[in-house]
Amino acid sequence: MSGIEEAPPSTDLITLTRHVLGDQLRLGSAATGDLTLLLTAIQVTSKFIATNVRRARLINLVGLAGEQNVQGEDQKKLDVLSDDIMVNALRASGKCAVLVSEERENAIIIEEKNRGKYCVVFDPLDGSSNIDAGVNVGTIFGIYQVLNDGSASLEDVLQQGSKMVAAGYTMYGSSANLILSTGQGVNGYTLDAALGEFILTHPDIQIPPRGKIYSFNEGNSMFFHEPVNAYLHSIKYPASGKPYSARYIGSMVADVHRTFLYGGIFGYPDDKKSKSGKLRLLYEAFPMAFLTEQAGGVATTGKQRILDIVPKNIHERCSCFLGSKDDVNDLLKFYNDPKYADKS
Ligand code: AHM
Ligand code: MG
Repeated sequence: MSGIEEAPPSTDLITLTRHVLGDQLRLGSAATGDLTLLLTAIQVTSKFIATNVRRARLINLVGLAGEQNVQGEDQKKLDVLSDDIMVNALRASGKCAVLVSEERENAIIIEEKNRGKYCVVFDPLDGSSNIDAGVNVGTIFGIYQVLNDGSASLEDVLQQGSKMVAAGYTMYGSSANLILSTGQGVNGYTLDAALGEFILTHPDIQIPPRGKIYSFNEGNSMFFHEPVNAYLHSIKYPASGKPYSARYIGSMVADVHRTFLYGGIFGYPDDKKSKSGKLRLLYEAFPMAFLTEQAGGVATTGKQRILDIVPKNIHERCSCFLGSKDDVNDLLKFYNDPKYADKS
């Protein structure tokens, strides 16, 4: 006997479906269950992609993407494979009208017989350039409702980010973690591989109001605008003598996930070289901004709230800062300082 009493395993697991269904039931007759079914389809795609991400490391030992496997079938790159998985599942769900994927130039308008009332914008495998190094990657998604019942057009996915009805991401790491908001806070679920279910493990995620970490690709600082460099200088050489720590994985899902749990600021600014920044508005910045605000943080371009932007095209980019409210507000002081007016 070790003398340490182990807690008995829980026999009352809260699965993602049970949890979302609970939220929908609380909404009463306003909820039709369609969103729950759509989220069920998305969960399945995350499980499928998680399996492939895990296997990819082995597959890469025997053949690079683009080559043929022993059966003579083409081996698809993981991001293309993940895109196929998502488009097939979302189309088959019968709940979608328009799909936008980072991997496809044009939006997909779902044929009338399979059409539902939701639009899903997604990056099927963000950070995939990191995959060969075993670094965490993820799927990011945002969900809109169509503007008019039965409609399915580009306008339906060119709505302000604040019009999203749900957003989330799944991070594929040592385990798969799905972080989701349906507009009533943010919850995190971990895939129990044995059960094949996402289990609620991080209820009501709140970003700490202030952190001690900044997460920027500072290698680009020679191109950064002055407010950004001045802010970075202020947290590296503070009067308190306690500088912030730098953490940058280069995989948005992983950098944002850490920011949600530990606090601090994540930034991918526009700069003198990349006039609109790098991150995509619809399926990277919007979903992450939606989650950030739902978790009590702030998400801004430096000049405006990200969720207020009205997209003009589906693949447009934007400057992006998000995280702990006090940290992001500190950055905004530099943007709002007249000293830096017209230097951003
Ligand atoms: P991707 O969509 O081509 O994967 O690019 C997006 C990724 C983000 O995950 C990450 O935040 C960023 O690119 C990193 O960019 P950089 O390598 O320039 O720091
Ligand atoms: Mg991406």
